[in-house]
Amino acid sequence: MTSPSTMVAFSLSIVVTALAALAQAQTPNVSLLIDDPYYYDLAQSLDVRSLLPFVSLRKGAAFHWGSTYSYPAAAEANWTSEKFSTYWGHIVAENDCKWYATEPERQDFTLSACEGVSQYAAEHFATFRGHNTFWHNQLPAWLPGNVTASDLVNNVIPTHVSTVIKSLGWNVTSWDVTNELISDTATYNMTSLECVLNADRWPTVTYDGGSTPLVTNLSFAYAAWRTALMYDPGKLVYNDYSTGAQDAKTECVFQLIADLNINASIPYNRMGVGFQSHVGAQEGYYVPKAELETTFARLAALGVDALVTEMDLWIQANDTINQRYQAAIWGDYLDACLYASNCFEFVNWDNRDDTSWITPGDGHGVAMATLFDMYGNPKPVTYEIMARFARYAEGAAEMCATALGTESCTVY
Ligand code: 9MR
Repeated sequence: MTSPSTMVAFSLSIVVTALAALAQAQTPNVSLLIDDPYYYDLAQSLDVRSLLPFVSLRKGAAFHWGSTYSYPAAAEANWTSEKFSTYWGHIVAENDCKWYATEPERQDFTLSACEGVSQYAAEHFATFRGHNTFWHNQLPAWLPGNVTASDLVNNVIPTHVSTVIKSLGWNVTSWDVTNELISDTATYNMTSLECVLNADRWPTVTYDGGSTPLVTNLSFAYAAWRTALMYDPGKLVYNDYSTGAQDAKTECVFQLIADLNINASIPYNRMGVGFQSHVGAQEGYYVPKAELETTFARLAALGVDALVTEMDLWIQANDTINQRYQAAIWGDYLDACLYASNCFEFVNWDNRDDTSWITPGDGHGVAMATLFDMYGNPKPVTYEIMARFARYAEGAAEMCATALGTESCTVY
């Protein structure tokens, strides 16, 4: 006779199997460019760098395709060097240009690591972008500290922003001037100030989540942007996550750039909006291509650039259907940028799964969120990216959004 505990275990296994099937059902079958033998063969070299001049030619301006680097040397130095010579041509410092790294003591700057990343880029004939001059996170120990609001706005921020930007000089495509100011629980019709105050982050509170306001207006952001405008020859970027769709947080981004334009006199044609794009291969966890394109076009109408600044894309399970879904979504993000008139930078965050900030068990499916696996080997997405670049460089018309699945979008 079957014991009650065996019955419970059996029922549970049915539920688990049903749930797994349901999760799988949400992962559509997709059609990819690498299903076409021509693009499959072409993509095998993974030599995106050889295509970038042709991509730029079609765009009418240099197109920057890159990833992160940390100074002095990556654990896999040879692998990394090879990838920045053949696959990526653009570099951002993952942490080395942040405030804690560049000004560990007030007015005592240590720029060697940040400059080291820029130097590494130059050695690989790669371009460099700056991340970041103002963020509430990864601050040096002396901040928030005892600085007053007026000291912060009139001295601390201008000194920090100008020193870091000047040290990197002219060879920078863009700087993230302010990072992640806007609240995750923003609602439509909030003013830019409300969008920022609602985030409860320093310096509008003394500490993150604290209750004592240090500054009660956007003077700190204006200080960062006005300073950056004076010293940065490239684009000045507002960078944030969970943005790009038609939603309240993205609406806040538009409110904020309008505010910076009016009140800090930042010309729109000097501005960019960075869409970090830490996303997941599951409906609702990434922005569909059509929505991204609507947002990019709205920025283009203002004269503002759109940038994809920190893309990674976790998957729900490590199987073929999920790996192909990852390739389809990443390909759509790339196409959204390539076919937009105002998108010239596309940067991935972390080079391979073993060095990604997204790890298994941290609530992001099975992670595996970067373009190379934990051994540095390519995945379907790695080849699909190469194929998308090749297709764009050939002058082909934009194709449908592959993430929609084969019922709506078949490319081959
Ligand atoms: O990848 C960065 C990781 O090494 C740091 O520990 C972390 C600290 O918060 O920051 C990570 O990078 C973040 C970036 O600077 C801003 N957007 C979110 C990124 C991922 O957390």
